[in-house]
Amino acid sequence: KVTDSGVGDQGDPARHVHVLIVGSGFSGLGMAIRLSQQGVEDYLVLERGGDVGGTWRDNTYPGAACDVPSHLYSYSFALNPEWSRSFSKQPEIQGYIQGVADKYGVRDKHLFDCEMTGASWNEAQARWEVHTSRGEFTADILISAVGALCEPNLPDIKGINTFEGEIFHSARWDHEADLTGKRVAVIGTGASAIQIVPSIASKVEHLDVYQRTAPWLLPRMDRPYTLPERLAFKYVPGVQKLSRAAIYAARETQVVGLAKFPPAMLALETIARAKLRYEVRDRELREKVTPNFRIGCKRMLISNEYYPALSRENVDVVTDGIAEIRSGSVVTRDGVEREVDAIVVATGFHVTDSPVYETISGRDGRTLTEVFEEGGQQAYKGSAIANFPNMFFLLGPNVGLGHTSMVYMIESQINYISDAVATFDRMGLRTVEVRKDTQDTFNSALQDKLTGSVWSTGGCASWYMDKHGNNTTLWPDFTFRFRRLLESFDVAAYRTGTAANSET
Ligand code: N01
Repeated sequence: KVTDSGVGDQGDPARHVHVLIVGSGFSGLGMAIRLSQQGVEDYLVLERGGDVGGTWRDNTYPGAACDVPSHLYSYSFALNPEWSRSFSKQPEIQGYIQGVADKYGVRDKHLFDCEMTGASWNEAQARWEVHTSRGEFTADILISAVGALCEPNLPDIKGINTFEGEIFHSARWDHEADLTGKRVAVIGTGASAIQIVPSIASKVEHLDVYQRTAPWLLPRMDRPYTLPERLAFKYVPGVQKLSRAAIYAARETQVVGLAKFPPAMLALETIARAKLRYEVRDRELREKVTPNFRIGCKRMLISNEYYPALSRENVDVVTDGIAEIRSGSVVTRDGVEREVDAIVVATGFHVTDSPVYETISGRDGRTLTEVFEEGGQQAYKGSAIANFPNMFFLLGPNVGLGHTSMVYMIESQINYISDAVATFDRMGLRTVEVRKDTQDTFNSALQDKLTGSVWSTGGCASWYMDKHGNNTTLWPDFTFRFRRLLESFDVAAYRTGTAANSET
């Protein structure tokens, strides 16, 4: 049992565990539960926050909600008949995650408020040395579950640090700041901003929305579940599973068609344009918010409230780039200065350039950042990277999705990595490291699939792409193929070493 008293505190000798998981969002928590279920006792979860939940704990901005239907956005082993609506809001999702942690009794395997500050592979001892805000740890196996949408990407705008009003990132919402009756600027028009804008537009005095690229918007089919539906989910066997299967199938058909099949994209664009025409009556505003790239190139957004909010008298969409932020205003490149009391920075996250990568160094001492700089961001099955033995990644490169539930991908990886841990123990391994040539072959097939997809040819710049021009974020195929690929741990794809130190 992990207690908070002194475990791993500064000054203590390094504490050794068999498996160390870093992060307790959907992926790290699910991993912990699976390890417990398969009888691995010697594991620990380090979590930099004070609770489980990851991005759902951190993103508490007004209007925060999920774009994926609730019944699919749940663990398959912990279905939730209590979902109150088809697309859940943040408090309900966070409550669900907390409830799962309690139900499966894994909280006492967590060390909260413990931030990993670095990790390095010790070749002689065949273990990871992990440095944290609460002391040193060593582990035979390290599992990164830090998530892709966790490090706020703060824009490098001249003078941003001189702003004297309230300013905060969407994922670090300052609930002490009361925006009522204030002049507010929102920078960004991504998934976060389009939820924030309608939630605050009616209470602020004036709102300027700084738009760099107009997003595509589709209708949001959100509604509260009726009582009979909720009773059916709860009491009629199979209804929830059926509902999940139906949503899964409907979403799954979108992916490949949409990515490479222009007629499907044009059909969707027609729906989005009709929505735009219907919801934005003002011609000038409509022109401003009409996207200039192919739908699907960036993440498609869903909202029924965003356009009406932009159409309000007290809301302006500003399309001139920001030149400077001063103590009480935002100045655009055309020289116009707009006074504001508060700025919401909804500019997204470091996805392909996470600062965490700079702190993890592998077999030859190079960091993940350095390895990615050279060869691009890639992994084997999104889960293992050559030069980083005994390390596995949840939500690693090319595991992301834009159309369906990430929980499905996470559970596929949990199957694979938990089997890797079981194989490691069963075979008495000391080291396990994916073969570089296997990783390369996997990635060239993956990038072949991505060639010609809307993500690279759709005429937009997005965080799906790395600086080498490769899409290192999205899984380009059906998700059931990912599930099948990660069904069991394929040890033959790995170089393994045993206690006798013979590597094969
Ligand atoms: O971030 P984003 P997000 N000056 O990166 C703009 C998930 N999510 O937090 O498009 C001015 O998408 C940037 O402009 P441009 C989901 O996976 C899910 O909104 O790059 N503007 C863009 O408009 C999502 O994709 C849910 O030209 C700047 C915006 O900021 C991911 O999180 C809800 C700028 C950033 O958009 C991230 O979404 C919320 C600058 N210097 C989030 N830098 C749901 O499930 C960036 N921008 C509902």
